[in-house]
Amino acid sequence: MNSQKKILLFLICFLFINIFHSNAQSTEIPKEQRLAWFKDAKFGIFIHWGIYAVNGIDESWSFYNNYISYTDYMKQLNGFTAKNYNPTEWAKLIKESGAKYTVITTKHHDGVALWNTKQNDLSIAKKTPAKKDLITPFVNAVRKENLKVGLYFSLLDWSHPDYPNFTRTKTKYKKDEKKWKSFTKFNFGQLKELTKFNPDLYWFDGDWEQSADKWKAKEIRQLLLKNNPNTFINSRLQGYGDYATPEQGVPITKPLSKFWELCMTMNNSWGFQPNDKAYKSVNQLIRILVDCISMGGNLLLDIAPKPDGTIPEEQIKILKGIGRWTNKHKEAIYGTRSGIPKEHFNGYTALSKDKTTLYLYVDNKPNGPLLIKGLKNKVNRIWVVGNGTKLSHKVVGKQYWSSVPGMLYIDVPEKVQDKDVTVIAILLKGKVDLYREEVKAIESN
Ligand code: FHN
Repeated sequence: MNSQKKILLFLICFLFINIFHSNAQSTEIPKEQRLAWFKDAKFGIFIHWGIYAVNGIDESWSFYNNYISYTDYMKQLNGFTAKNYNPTEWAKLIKESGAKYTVITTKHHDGVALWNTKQNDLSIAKKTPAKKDLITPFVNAVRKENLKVGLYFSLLDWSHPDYPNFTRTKTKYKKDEKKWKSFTKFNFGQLKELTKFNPDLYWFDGDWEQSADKWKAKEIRQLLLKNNPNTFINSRLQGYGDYATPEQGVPITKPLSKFWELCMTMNNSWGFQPNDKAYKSVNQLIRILVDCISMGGNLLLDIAPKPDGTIPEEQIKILKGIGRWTNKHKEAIYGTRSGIPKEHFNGYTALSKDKTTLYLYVDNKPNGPLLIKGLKNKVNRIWVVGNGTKLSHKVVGKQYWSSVPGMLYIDVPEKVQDKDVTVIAILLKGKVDLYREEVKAIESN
């Protein structure tokens, strides 16, 4: 074959491969469809469970940061019993909290798998007194409660001999293509095992240590979506994820991503740390949830089970306390969309999906009637969510000759107020319509 024919054949093959790949991307089910339940869910429970609970120390980081030697960190394997593990009880408690989904660590950066992986021997099933797969019974129990399930997976694995990084001061190797190829095969092997659980979402972590190419992030995404075209991935896959994952800090401004989830600890620790008593109160956590709801996002609140599988009492109380509020205010939580600009109401707001109901979240004791400015809609009726009391309102200061809406005042009697956050629903005539123009000098009366 002469060189011209060879070039022509190469070009035809190159074009075919590219057309195939671009088609592969464009054949994904649209994100809006895949993440529809996630957008409505608003509240999930994160679970950090691992051998780090035995000594009550930082998950993986305690050896990475040289607080403890790796050898001593791994001795915690001997103390992990899961002897009181009751995934059904966990799932029922998660449901009682009002969460609609839950994400559990299947493997943290320490490389200890919570499922019975066949890729290596570093797992709870093979190396601890628990001697069992923890993930299968959890997934089954969660599905039985009609909750969605997500699997957390650390891409990096500081224990694996073929993974280069080890601690903040030591690496296993600088550059070794053979080792990296072996680790990549291991990672894909574990990911293929996780697809068997058919999770509703994958929560990657640790992507910061390598590039998308090194992780083969594109191929990971293709593998997971091929297995379940309706699944989706958090942001931590080096640009190949579906939704943003701000962590610990409540966003100050509304995140740019249409789909986002704040992950946060109840105290300051992801894993069980009995010394960490810095728990946020139920009231503070409800207000954080409301903050996320008002900006159109989710809260993924972490719990940290003990080595025997029991959940700390403080955390059970918090979940139940949040559940009181979520159960009372369902209509103002699930399926809502972000609220109106703060200039119109000095507090958190959200809208119903059809934009005809405006929810006000009042996290304090009003000194007088609530005020909403710049609402062009007429009001159909106003009621207290979870209580049903209808509230009176009046519009003040509307001038017949001016297009500027009057000021809407709503009285909220003390007896209808919730001990944490009171929610007021305003049914509007039509979709919310706000006055956003500059109010000008008077030109006529
Ligand atoms: O390093 C981890 C950390 O241990 C914890 O798992 C959090 C949870 O989002 N993720 C990483 C830090 O961003």
